[in-house]
Amino acid sequence: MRQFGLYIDGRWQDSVSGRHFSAVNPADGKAVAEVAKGCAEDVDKAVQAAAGAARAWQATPLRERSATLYRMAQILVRDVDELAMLETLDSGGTLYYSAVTVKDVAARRFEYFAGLADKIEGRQIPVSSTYHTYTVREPLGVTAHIIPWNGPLWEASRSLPPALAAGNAVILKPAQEALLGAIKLGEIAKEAGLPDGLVNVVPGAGSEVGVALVNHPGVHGITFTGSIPTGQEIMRASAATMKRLVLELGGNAANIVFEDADLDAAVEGSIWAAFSNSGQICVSGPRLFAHESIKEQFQERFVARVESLRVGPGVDNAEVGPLVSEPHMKRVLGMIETGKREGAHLLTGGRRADEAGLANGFYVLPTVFGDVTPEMHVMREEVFGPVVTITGFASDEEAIRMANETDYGLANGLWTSDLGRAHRVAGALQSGQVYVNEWFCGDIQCPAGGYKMSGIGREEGQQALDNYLQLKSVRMRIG
Ligand code: TAP
Repeated sequence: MRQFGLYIDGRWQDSVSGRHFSAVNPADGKAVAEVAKGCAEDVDKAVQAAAGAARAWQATPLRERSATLYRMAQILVRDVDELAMLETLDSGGTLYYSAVTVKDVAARRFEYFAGLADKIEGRQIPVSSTYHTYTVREPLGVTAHIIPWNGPLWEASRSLPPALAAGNAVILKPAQEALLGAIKLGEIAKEAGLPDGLVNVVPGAGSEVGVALVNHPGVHGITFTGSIPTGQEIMRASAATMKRLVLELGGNAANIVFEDADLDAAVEGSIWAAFSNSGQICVSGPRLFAHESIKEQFQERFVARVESLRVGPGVDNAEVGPLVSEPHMKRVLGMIETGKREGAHLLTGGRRADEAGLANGFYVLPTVFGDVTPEMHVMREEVFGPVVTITGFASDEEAIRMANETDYGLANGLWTSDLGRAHRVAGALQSGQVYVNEWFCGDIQCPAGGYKMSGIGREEGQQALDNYLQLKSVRMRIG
């Protein structure tokens, strides 16, 4: 049982409220850590500390800014075992996946933006011989980063590196459901040599800490990852102080298997797309569409592979771990029941796992529904669990139409051996990311974000720096 405080101004401290909450291991329902529960007064302290640190950081030579962020990447790699265990303990993901998150995702992102920190340049704009006009890209000041529970370090490391590289101070508000993987980022920043107060971590309820960050006049930008309703609430509330917003919201990706696809790769890739992190990934592929000429064959092989998946605790590196919490498990089971009621044909799974050793954990068996039609809730809504629907299609046009028949637009994917079709369909799909003959592929260089209700703005890639910069043009008379 570990204890964690809030990390504000370069040190661990208790919340002004004196309250705490438990981080629970979803594999057995037992508490693994006690965490201080932040409140609005703590947010105020964090904003004061961040404002001072931002000034010091902006005065730091860029070469040094870059080197310090690079040291954060090195510390993450050095501490991979501890951080991967923390990431797994309260989120339930496999240790293997958590180690990849630490080394290949989080450390890589700090390394990438460390490399960009000394390349933030303006332009000289010719107007006439009597004017010297140029642009300067300046940081916003203090940015808040409100993240969900599905992979705390994965989520935190998405927006902190570009915000810091751009010269801002940050306040991270992780989700109470799962946060341990990200809780040490402030301490790591201090060890790397970042000024005290530059990276603050304030756990606590969204209704208190999250709301206080969104309303605080000293916070200049909000990067939010989470559900659409919360994103809408944040958008409304932040209008009062006119904050810069980046919203990364839900998804419900279509995964289209054409008749000319390599079926072995499509089956394996679709398993990876649907059941990684038990389907609790915004860019998972839960809506499977298979061409009617191969649907039966594909479905049979897919279901057989699903039934071979090992369900168990993340620390044992099982292939499908528990869902993050009991309420979320109940929500997913409720959506499965709705699917059954609406006439979707249950092909496998469809219940809580009650096998020996799993009964106290929040496990749902990998579930596949066949004969699903687009109006059914289990297909229309984001389940965010290990649940896949399979639907046949007769033509490319029909597959594209059904794939786009959703308010979400975060990611989609397709499997084909026809290059022309791959480009045509990728062009027609309405989403921020399209995977072809692979899933989750790409690296930090590739922008990610949503079309339609899936969000506003793009994270990752070089342009992510612009989320945390404002442009000034200086117009000078010289003659
Ligand atoms: P939410 O309920 O929206 O919570 C996300 C975060 O917002 C949590 O830290 C939460 O705090 C906080 N929060 C809640 N109400 C708030 C408010 N009024 N003001 C400010 N902050 C508030 O989402 P969730 O259910 O945890 O996460 C699942 C959703 O995230 C899914 O829809 C999933 O698709 C989406 N997601 C999207 C992406 C990308 S990249 N697009 C990535 C991962 C997940 P507490 O929960 O601690 O109270």
